Amino acid sequence: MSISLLNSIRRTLVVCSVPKIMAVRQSSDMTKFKEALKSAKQVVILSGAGISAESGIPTFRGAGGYWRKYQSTSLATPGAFKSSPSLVWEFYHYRREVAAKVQPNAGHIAIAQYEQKHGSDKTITVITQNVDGLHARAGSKNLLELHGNLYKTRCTKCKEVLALEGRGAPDENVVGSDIPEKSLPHCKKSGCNGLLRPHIVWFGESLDPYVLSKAEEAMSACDVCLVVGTSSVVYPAAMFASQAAARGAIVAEFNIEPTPATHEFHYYFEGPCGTTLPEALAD
Ligand code: BJW
Ligand code: ZN
Repeated sequence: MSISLLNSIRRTLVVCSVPKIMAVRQSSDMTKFKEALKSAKQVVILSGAGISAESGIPTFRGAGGYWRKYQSTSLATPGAFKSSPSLVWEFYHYRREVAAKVQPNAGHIAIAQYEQKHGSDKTITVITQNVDGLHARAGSKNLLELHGNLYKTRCTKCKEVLALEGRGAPDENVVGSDIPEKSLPHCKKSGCNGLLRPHIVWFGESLDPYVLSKAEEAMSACDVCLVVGTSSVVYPAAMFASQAAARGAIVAEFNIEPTPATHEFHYYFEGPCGTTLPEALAD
């Protein structure tokens, strides 16, 4: 899908879903933002792949978004799993190995510490599109993982994930995958033996209704929202912060570059969020 088509869908969606987009005068005044944060009672931090970039996990869009010769987003679809479950399992096996080896960075830690410090007098919710588990490892508690988790499988009664030892290396000369389907992880539930899949929300699939409703609840109640390291192009998460800004919540974006949504927000803090977030969330 072209960027212009995407932007036009996005504009249509926002126009349809909120009565009017308020013109906001944008600021990068950190002192002023911190004052607003201080008086907020309900705070949401909405994160995307950019927050994990400084831990060494590639983002989806941009140079790092490839595994072997495949664009990562092309493997994150039910169609890809249907046509080659082994290829998709290898891809996620590689992703798990990468995520397990890295550590939460200053951005994840600043968010977790902010919740520990202010969670008794504010409602602080972290809504992440990431599946890498780094927010939880940093200590975030009130956490909603919108797109699932790398370390869970779909068969909910049996969480066991069998290791695919030695598979998943990002060798660009390797095409396809040849693990027989019977060797892929299967459900251990008596009488089931169904093929397991990563517990991830792929394109065209619905988000978990409970997680989505909790996220919508937090978004519609927040006074302040921090949008961190997301390109704001994947729905429904892409409209959360725009809707909050349109109803009057204060929204601050933290990114290394502007996104299609930047102009809708009150604050824009340019730079790596491992640097900007600790400053924004410190007392
Ligand atoms: C830094 C940084 C640093 C870098 N510091 N910043 C309405 C209109 C049009 C289409 C749709 C629509 N509603 C639904 C759709 C279809 C689709 C969609 O949105 N498509 C768009 C591409 C248009 N959405 C869905 O299918 C969703 N399902 C759904 O809505 O069901 C109902 C429905 C279906 C179909 C039609 C209508 C309704 C499901 C979406 C699932 C997304 N899944 C993925 C894969 C997860 C699996 C995996 O991890 O393998 O989730 S896609 C991928 O994108 C992943 C991410 O979570 C997601 C968002 O990406 P994110 O996090 O923003 O990353 P990047 O790489 O895009 O951006 C990184 C940012 O960081 C950049 O801005 C950098 O600048 C920045 N950055 N370093 C600060 N140090
Ligand atoms: Zn089963």
